Amino acid sequence: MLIKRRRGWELKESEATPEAVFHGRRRVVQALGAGAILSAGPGFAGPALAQWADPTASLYPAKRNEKYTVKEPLTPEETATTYNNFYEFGTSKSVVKAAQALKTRPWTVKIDGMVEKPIEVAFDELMKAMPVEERLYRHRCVEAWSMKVPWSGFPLKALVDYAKPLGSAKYVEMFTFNDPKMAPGQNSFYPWPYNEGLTMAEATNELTFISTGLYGKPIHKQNGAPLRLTVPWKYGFKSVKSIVRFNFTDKRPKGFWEQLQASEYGFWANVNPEVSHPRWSQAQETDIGTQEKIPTLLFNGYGEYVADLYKGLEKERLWA
Ligand SMILES: Nc1nc2c(c(=O)[nH]1)N[C@H]1C(S)=C(S)[C@@H](COP(=O)(O)O)O[C@H]1N2
Ligand SMILES: [Mo]
Repeated sequence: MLIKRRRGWELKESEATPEAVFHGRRRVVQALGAGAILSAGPGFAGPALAQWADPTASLYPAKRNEKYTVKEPLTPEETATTYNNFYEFGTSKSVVKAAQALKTRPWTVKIDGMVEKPIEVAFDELMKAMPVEERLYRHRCVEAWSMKVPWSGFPLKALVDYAKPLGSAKYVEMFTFNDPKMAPGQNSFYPWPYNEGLTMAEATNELTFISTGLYGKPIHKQNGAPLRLTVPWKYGFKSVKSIVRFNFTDKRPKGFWEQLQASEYGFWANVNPEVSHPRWSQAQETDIGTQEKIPTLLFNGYGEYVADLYKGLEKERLWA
């Protein structure tokens, strides 16, 4: 029998995250959570024990902030969560399976460097202090592919306020975990752990987001669970995944890719269709959902929010 199946990208935005489905799912997750606690008592050895309930599950789906939206249909979840860059788990785009080895609890976040008081906080505790919302953003990889997805999380500014940096802090540097046993990719010669940095002005820009959720649920491991940076006007490599440390500093951080290949990847890495990568054009990008080639936009279309950040910095290598 031939079934006319609508393709994912033909979904309207409103259908892509149907509230009813999410609320239904949330109840299921909560029920499982309660069951897991009850069934953890002595003598119980049923299959329910295998079910792990994410402690933050009830935060999702978060209320969507309609200010941050995209006109085009969203990338299907299936695509955005199976085509990834996560070198800790391999250099191909197919890291979903390998990335399931990522252990996301306990997960401690360290905040240190130029702050009033360095702290270490459990991720689940941090989440109680952060305002969670959903935003639709475009994401543009330096490799000339892109997607449009519903992230959930909080503005990085909320974490900066929580961290109380000193006036002398000029940058915030973020680091991924370092665990070569868990993440086989970290046995390579690359400069692990993966790190990236932003100026304080960039870090506190309203667009700069820490994503803890994706498609109305806790973020998938392969997309950088339990928390990853999302800076939509920069090439994707700036958006460091699975963060364990925020370090406030007065020295400009050298990111993972800049350490590896400074001639191709720099600190600013703002999206610009007119400035080619040394090995390819950045004028167009392939939408990984539709496979269409679409024109790339200056600042990935976010110039109204961020162009002012770069006034007076024209002599810097702002674009790669
Ligand atoms: N720790 C870590 N963070 C990372 C990467 C990585 O390999 N390791 N890849 C970066 C690159 S190049 C991109 S395009 C995005 C991809 O995010 P996605 O898989 O959620 O689309 O993550 C970025 N963050
Ligand atoms: Mo990327």
